[in-house]
Amino acid sequence: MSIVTVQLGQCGNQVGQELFEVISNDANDTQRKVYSECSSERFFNETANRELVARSVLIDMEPKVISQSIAKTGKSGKWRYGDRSHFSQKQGSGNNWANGYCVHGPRHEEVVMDIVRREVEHCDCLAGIVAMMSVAGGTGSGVGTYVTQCLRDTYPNSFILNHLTWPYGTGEVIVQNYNSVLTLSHLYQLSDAILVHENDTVHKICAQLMNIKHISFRDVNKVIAHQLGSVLQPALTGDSHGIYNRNPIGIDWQVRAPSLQPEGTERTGSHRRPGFNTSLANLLILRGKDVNDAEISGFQHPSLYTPWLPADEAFSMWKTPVPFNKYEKSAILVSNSQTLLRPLDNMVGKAWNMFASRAYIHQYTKFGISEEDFLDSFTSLEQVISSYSQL
Ligand SMILES: Nc1nc2c(ncn2[C@@H]2O[C@H](COP(=O)(O)OP(=O)(O)OP(=O)(O)O)[C@@H](O)[C@H]2O)c(=O)[nH]1
Ligand SMILES: [Mg+2]
Repeated sequence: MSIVTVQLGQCGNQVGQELFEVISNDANDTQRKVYSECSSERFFNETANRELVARSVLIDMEPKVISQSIAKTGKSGKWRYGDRSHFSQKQGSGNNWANGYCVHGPRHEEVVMDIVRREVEHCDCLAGIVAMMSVAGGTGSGVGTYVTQCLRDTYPNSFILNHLTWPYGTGEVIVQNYNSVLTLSHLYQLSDAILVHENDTVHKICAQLMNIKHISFRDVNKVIAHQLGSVLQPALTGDSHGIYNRNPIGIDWQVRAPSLQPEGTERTGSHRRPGFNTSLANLLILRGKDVNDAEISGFQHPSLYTPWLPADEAFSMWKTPVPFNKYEKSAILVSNSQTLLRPLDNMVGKAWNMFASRAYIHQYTKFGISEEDFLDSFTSLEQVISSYSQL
């Protein structure tokens, strides 16, 4: 089973490149033949002369980041991007979602989807597509949303996962909250799973846990790539009988949206503390030594979960004795919970305040995004916020 990755914009391309770097290092262990082969098949296409070519498509509206990525991977000698797997233009989307979504996306749809199709055709069996981007800029967010929509139309039965980088709260881009609101509201309808990394949180990991003094995007991206790699690399599911999971990204969420709460279910909530981070579903992935003896009951406690879903349905675990990237033991939790509620609420609040005074709206309407479109996006995210608040 293979995954095709689509890297979009500066952030998507830089994080994507680190991801392939991490995976190629991790899989490069001849002692672990089955694991390595499974990982290689998942992420790389092996050429006749045994070169590993990433199953990835690189898209940006400006050329710099993509050419840097290609140059860097060429030097590593371990793997490379495909010769015809990238597409760039001369000028970016200027941090404008509407420019990406309404102009660049449709204009380049044919060539971009052609590159994706070629990559898909290289796979014996497609497990799904991972689209990677930031939500705050113009290309990753706008073109990325448009491309996700095209992927949904072209591959209706394939699993589509969006990996999103959430902007710093302080923000480098004045309209980042508009771009984020538009991206999230659209992807919520299109995507099978959305995995989010917050720049602020990862930055804190670099500063406090890793003691890095001058933190660069490269440092942040390495942490993101490690976490993402440890989610996507082969692991054994509960019922797999020793065979690596065939569908690595088809994470079997029992419920995708909290709005699926059965009608008439009362919220008892008596066993939960106020302000507690309630989860809808959690996936724990353990790798390395002693995985079978790990004490995991803390993750299964019913008080962590919403009362209308049995805890054994809300919790899943994957594991493998193969260590990840030379860590003796590692654990990663993929959590569908209230964690993102506060950042989302902040983001929507800030965007709404700007919208109330119609600040910068003309920058969007001139490309074809109307005030109605904004209102629809606000409504849809308010619904998400309200549903998650009530978990
Ligand atoms: N973690 C991380 N965040 C990044 C990186 N590059 C940019 N960002 C974040 O992404 C947002 C800006 O989006 P970009 O990806 O630069 O924009 P783009 O998709 O290239 O769009 P345009 O340049 O407007 O065409 C900001 O929130 C940045 O903090 C990166 O390499 N790593
Ligand atoms: Mg850019």
